[in-house]
Amino acid sequence: MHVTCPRVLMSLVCLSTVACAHPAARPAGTPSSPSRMAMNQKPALIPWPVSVALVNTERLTLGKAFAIEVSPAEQDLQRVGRELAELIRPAIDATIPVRDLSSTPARDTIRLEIGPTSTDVGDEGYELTISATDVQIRAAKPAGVFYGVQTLRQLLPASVEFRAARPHALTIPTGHIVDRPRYGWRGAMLDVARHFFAPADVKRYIDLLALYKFNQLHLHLSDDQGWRVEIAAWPNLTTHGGSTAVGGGAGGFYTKKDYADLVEYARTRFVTIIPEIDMPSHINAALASYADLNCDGNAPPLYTGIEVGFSSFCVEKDITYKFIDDVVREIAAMTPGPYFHIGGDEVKKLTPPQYARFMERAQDIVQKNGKQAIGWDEIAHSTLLPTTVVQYWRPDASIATPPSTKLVLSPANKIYLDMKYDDQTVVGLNWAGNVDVSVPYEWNPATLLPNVPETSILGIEAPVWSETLVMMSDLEFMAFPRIAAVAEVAWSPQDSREWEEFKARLGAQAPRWAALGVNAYWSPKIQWQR
Ligand code: TNX
Repeated sequence: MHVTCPRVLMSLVCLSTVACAHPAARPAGTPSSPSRMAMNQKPALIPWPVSVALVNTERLTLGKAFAIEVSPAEQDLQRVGRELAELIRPAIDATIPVRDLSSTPARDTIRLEIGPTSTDVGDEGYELTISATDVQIRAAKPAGVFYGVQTLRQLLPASVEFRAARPHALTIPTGHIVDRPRYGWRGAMLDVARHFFAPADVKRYIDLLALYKFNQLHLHLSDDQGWRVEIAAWPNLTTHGGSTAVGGGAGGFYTKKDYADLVEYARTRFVTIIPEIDMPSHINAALASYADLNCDGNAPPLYTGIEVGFSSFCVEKDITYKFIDDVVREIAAMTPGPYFHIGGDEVKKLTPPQYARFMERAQDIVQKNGKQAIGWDEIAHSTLLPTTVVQYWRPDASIATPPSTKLVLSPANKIYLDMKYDDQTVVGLNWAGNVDVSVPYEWNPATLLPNVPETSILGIEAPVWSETLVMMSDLEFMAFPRIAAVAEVAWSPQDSREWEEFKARLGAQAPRWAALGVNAYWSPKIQWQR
């Protein structure tokens, strides 16, 4: 392998550190001994940016004299600026001001700016320039500035994440980063149906995801074991259908206000919420709440086990479609994002024609309510609307969708974060095999499905199903460290990724996660920094 630093960068090479466009690159024959690794150590950025030229010979020190300047009349940037000021407040023992951009860059400023970049960075990319006296983050859109701030945050010492006041030096390398994501869909999915996760937990997960530049959070809001979002037209869904969980625990649900608040919280972190109501199977909580939805008119009991596929909507009854229309309309009205997920997985009680017809009607209802449908890969067995997105999940499914159909990839044997790490993992499932820490990293979305061209792939999404996960610490244990690998697969260019090199940057996340109180799985395969 060759070092791929551009020529201009080579002049910046110093004995301590320089990071190159390709973190995986090492001169041929370079030993990867620990001492050599230390010398070549890259800043612990995840996901790795498209182009990085940083030096440690000259560093910038942030302090009380600084101000954050933002493009005027950009509400989102004002907020991003205030959050950055809050991040560094305990370390510098001061809340630095956020004010309108001055006409020329001045020393002791962090400029958050909407404006032209040296190369096209798209809607989510950014350009970060750090001199010995000031910082500039430029992007076409606020989302890009936000991602630039996340990169800056990762350059700061991990101790900034401690919220307790204990002033300490904040110094960062100087140089230049230009960055943009590989995929526009960088998703995580959380199953709040098998076990309920309170709004505060979901917000914490959003915060952790945003640090790694995720932009979609798919909430699995209903399943056999629980219905988790208030629907005014069908109140028993939550009062009865939301009252329990796997194992018979207390359950719970989001009121409309809770849901709207989550959507807004996510929006301010540039994360779009994708609501899922899984149908026509995985629907026992609704069938238990309303006898009329059942073919025989009898409501089944609430279910607290972990079998799948046994429940089904009564697809011949008109009330089923009235119900779906009410549910989709009410949730769509609270959801600014373009997508509504209609599930469609693991249906054992319908014939293939019944299933196909049902999924066609469900797509129409979603479209009528102004959203685009997305469904698990089984929906490819029905006629898809041109706007319907297919979410690939079954490792053995053969996908033959028309080239115009867009896909999101969630291969269970690679990025299902509810799979056990190894046979010793006490929580989690293993139906798709164990998913050790390297597995979510070592694959290429573009070549995963032989019949699907890369142009059809919107991105990737890592689900966490919660049959065995009861609380936030369980979720964190399964998501960390693997979610960081998923982030890099979704964001960074394929040819810049190499597991052995990533491992070092992954190990360097440990102090940050510790400061954030994340209950990570400290895999013995990673050399975690202290
Ligand atoms: C399969 S993934 C399911 C879920 C389970 C999950 C457990 C998918 C579309 N269906 O119902 O919770 O496996 O890993």
